[in-house]
Amino acid sequence: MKLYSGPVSLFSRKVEIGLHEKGLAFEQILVPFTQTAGYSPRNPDVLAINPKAQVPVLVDGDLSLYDSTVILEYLDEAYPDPPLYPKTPVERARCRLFDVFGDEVMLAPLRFLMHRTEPKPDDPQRWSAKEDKAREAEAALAGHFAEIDRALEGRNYLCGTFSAADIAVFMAVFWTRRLGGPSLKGHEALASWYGRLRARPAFARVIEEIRAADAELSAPVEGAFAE
Ligand SMILES: N[C@@H](CCC(=O)N[C@@H](CS)C(=O)NCC(=O)O)C(=O)O
Repeated sequence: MKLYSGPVSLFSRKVEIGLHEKGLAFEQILVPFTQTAGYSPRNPDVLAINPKAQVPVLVDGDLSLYDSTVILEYLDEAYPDPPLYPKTPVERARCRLFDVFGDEVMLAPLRFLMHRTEPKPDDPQRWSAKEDKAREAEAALAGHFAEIDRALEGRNYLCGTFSAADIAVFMAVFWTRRLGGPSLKGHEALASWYGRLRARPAFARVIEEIRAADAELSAPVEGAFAE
């Protein structure tokens, strides 16, 4: 199996956690990425497989796939043990909603924090305009943290047992922390869930790789991972 991944790509790293959780061996192909040029020049295999030209892309034998959620669903059907989705249609649907929550609902405000890993522009006004928007986005993210905290009250994982929902929502929370967003303070259930996931070998391994990639590629972010 081959995975075209990005060194600081939230969605690629989400798939990597799923692969490690399942104990699946894969060849990781890191596509070029810099904070100034983004994903340019594009990897030719990614361009040929994904009409959106994005990573992650998974190649498993004759099958080529893109989109992190489609990839995780395929992996769970092709390699069911250990499962990443619950058994019943209702539980599976709830789990998928959490995936959308992480990937789309939280991503919307998270995008406004992404300039923080790029080199600061020469014009300080451009930076402060971006930061004004980032502060609004942080308020939205803090609201989402409160929602996740409520969803986790009395349970260890979002869908009862560990699932793809935890991977997707964890990635959005981790990315928020990485980009200097709100802390988990005051959200006990969320904080202990986050700590529980971070301690899993699959998550710890991927987090370490992201932090190493950031040390090499990204501007230091003020307040990143601050308590
Ligand atoms: N919904 C897609 C999103 C993929 C995505 O946004 N990938 C980013 C890296 S995290 C990318 O390749 N961006 C380059 C671009 O959009 O041009 C998924 O879940 O895989």
